[in-house]
Amino acid sequence: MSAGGLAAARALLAGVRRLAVLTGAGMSAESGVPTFRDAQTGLWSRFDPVQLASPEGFRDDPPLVWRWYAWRRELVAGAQPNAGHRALARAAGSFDSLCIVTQNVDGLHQRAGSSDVIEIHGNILRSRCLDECGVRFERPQQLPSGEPPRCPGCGSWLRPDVVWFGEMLDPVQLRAAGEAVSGAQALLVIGTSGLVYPAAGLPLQARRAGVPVVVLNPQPTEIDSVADALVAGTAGEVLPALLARQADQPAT
Ligand code: BV8
Ligand code: ZN
Repeated sequence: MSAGGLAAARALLAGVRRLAVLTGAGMSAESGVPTFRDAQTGLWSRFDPVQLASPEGFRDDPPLVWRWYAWRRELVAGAQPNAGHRALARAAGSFDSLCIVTQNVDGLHQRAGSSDVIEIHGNILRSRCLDECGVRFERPQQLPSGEPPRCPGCGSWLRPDVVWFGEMLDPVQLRAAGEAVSGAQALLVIGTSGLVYPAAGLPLQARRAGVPVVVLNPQPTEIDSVADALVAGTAGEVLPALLARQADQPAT
């Protein structure tokens, strides 16, 4: 944890009443959920996640992609929110608004108690009809064959309710994310490499709206160039210290 960064970040957040937060896979790393780039361990190491997380990847081999998601769902279901998720949930009570825009599909912010969460890339625990007939499933059943289950509404495949590479994000959610970021008094960016668009464009949107940006990451990122404060450290280690001050000041 770089003290200078933490002190500068804490000073920048001190008077903030409307905070927006953008989180990426690093937010869940300390919960044991591998980041998107290192998700490829063991038998999945020979596959490219960007290829698997795409309509073409699913169309080419629905059982393979469905099994990859089933493996990740197991990881997520067994994971617990970490001290960083809990610090964000706790801090919400000391802001007039604390909106979390997450690229993560693991639902850990909500499980930690955060309620104002925009899942701009969907949620891996939900499934929906491949042909968009409107059927959605909270928890799909697993078939012994590993094949994706069939949609009870139209007989097509079910697919994970996430945004794949090459797919548009939900315009309503993307607009809400942009408004949350531009309307905040500060944007805290946690655990994202800033490589995937349009999510990675949100910090620049904040900057252009005059919203100060704090980046928390143990490594340099693509977003550092638009940051007003950089904190080198992990979500679980830094967030309780960074946000504790805010939690001491009750909302007005
Ligand atoms: C779109 C859900 C319009 C699925 C995800 C060519 C063809 C088609 C599209 C494109 C193209 N070229 C570019 C694009 C656009 C593309 C894109 O940006 N590609 C990238 C690879 C260049 N974007 C899209 O396709 C988007 N749609 O643009 O539609 C369109 C349509 C057609 C054609 C053109 C445009 C849709 C993108 C959404 C993809 N879905 N997830 C699933 O999960 O299975 S993205 C997925 O990867 C994650 O959700 C996340 O967003 C991303 C991974 O990024 P990060 O979260 O940052 O994670 P990463 O591993 O990279 O970094 C982790 C960070 O954490 C690191 O910095 C590390 O240092 C840090 N860290 C580690 N430990 C900790 C930590 N930090 C804190 N604490 C710790 N303990
Ligand atoms: Zn259907």
